[in-house]
Amino acid sequence: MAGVGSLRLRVFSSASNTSSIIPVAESDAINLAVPLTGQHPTRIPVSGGEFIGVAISSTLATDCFSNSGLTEDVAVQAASGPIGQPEPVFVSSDSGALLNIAAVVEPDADGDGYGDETQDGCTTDPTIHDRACVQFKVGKVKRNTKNGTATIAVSVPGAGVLELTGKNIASKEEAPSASGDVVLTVKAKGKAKKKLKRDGKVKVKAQIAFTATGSAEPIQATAKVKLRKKSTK
Ligand SMILES: [Ca+2]
Repeated sequence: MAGVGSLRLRVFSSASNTSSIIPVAESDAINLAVPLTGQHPTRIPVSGGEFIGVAISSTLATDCFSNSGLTEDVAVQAASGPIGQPEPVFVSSDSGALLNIAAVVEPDADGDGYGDETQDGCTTDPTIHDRACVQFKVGKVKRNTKNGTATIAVSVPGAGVLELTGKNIASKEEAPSASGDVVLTVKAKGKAKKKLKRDGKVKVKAQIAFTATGSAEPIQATAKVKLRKKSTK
């Protein structure tokens, strides 16, 4: 059902009571002009024992009370005053009144203020939350002495773009759709290819970059790879 004005989720201090409530945080405003359904993600840290409620911008906003019939359910009404300032309750509704609102609380193991279940892409590093923990591991290098190439197994943390570049090696790009191992083939070109052909071995430096989906910043690693090629003469 559409309404008038906007609504914010408010969290009140556990010290609030039926004569005074203390708002400690609030969400962004949710426009009531569009039908209000589903969940509205927000980030408000709670320690336990707080109360929740709504702040409405217009007295035309519809009250959403239902009756639970339980005496311990008490809904109170006060001015939507500034955060941190105690507000006297001016209407104490009948016991048994329930405000039609619920909040889902998520753990926050790294303390970054992003709920670990749906908001935090990396729950082990508080500096990263808008993407996966961008760490990738460069694994074993396997040489193919027949072709003069080598493969590197790279373990990626999730979906993204994995790029192999480097001086005198062929560039390669892979787009893993999930976490796991990606095998990159290192192939000499230019001067390195000539040296490999002439000497049967060459050292190249592979630059590996992984850009997690949704991230603008690639993380990089380098791997020194020795290529060998058996003479076919
Ligand atoms: Ca978190």
